[in-house]
Amino acid sequence: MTGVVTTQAVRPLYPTSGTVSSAVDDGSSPQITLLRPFFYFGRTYNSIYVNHNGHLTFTGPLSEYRSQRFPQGIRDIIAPFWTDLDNRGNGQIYYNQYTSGTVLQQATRDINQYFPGLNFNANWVFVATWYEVAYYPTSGTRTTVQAVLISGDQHSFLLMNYGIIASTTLNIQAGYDTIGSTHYYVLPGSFTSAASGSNSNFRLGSNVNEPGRWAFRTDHGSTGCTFNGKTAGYRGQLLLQPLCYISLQSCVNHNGHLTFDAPWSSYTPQLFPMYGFRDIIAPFWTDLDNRGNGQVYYNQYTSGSVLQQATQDINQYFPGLNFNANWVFVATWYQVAYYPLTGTVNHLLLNYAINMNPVYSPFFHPWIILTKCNRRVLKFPSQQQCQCARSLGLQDGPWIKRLYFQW
Ligand SMILES: [Ca+2]
Repeated sequence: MTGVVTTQAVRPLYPTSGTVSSAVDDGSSPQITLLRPFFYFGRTYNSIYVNHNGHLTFTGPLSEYRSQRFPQGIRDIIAPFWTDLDNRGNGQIYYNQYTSGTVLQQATRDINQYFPGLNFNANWVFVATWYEVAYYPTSGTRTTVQAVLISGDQHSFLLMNYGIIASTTLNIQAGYDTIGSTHYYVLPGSFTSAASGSNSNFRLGSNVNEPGRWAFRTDHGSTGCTFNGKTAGYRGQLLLQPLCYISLQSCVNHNGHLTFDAPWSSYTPQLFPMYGFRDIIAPFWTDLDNRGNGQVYYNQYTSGSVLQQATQDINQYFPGLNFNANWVFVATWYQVAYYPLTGTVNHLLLNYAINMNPVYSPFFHPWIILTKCNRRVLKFPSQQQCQCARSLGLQDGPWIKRLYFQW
């Protein structure tokens, strides 16, 4: 059965139309084959299930009506409104996917507004809408929530859109979670009285300054390396365009360098010193080409084992400072070829650790560790990365250049 509620977007909702799922309490759609693959934090899915209790799953249907707190870590799940819903009396659950038309234009516009600098072009949009669905058991209440999955250019995004949310005392979890909870998000208000009713924070709040809309990028992932069963090494965001951190003013450029004021496409290396031309950190400035093989990753950390590693390293190399890293930025030009598409493999790691903690340091103490290696050189800065590299069939090499700077 198919149906249409709206063909035009009624902000913050996308159009509500498409296939209508069965009127079954705790039911699910059949397996839905996706017309484009959806990248979800390191995994790629070609099918999805729309579950009637307010969540989406990828590898099988899920009938669970008791909402679970994230991080749960046992499955990849997108849950705009996980609670005990019941679509037998009133309400329909719609799903639809688009590969052309105004919905793609809308998605392209929205994503470029929320994530500027990516030059994003949507080529696929999936919309699931729980439309005016009641709480269990056939309460007659009407709640509308929506999940929108968007793909294009190797990027993927998730929108959660909220219409009217009826009041309830049921527990509600809104957000997303992943296997192992490598990535998860809990919408503020989940499992509180602020989840539902006319003052629902899902409906009134936003992370993109548009009430009722929550937007997330979901293509952050890993290359599949694992260490002790955990993802290690090159986990980060896949860069297809140079990207600048607005707050940090740091740009990861594809030709092996970082700049701070603006992205820079220069593929012709210049001799240092450049006498004030610009601030640049260049672990391997040459004409690289990541179209054929190789990826450029960046990631930043404010907690966890990477900070411990940076703290250990810096205290070893610069003893006596009592250094405590509270921020680490890692840019990796991973197995990137020389231009044009040569199939050569270069390993470059740039670790950039900064201590901005005034408790431990009255002054700003940034450090940089620069690690450069080619395919024969694998003294990676961490055992994890070393193990990860070995798992890729690479071997330790005889030389390494690690350069340490303080400024
Ligand atoms: Ca139910």
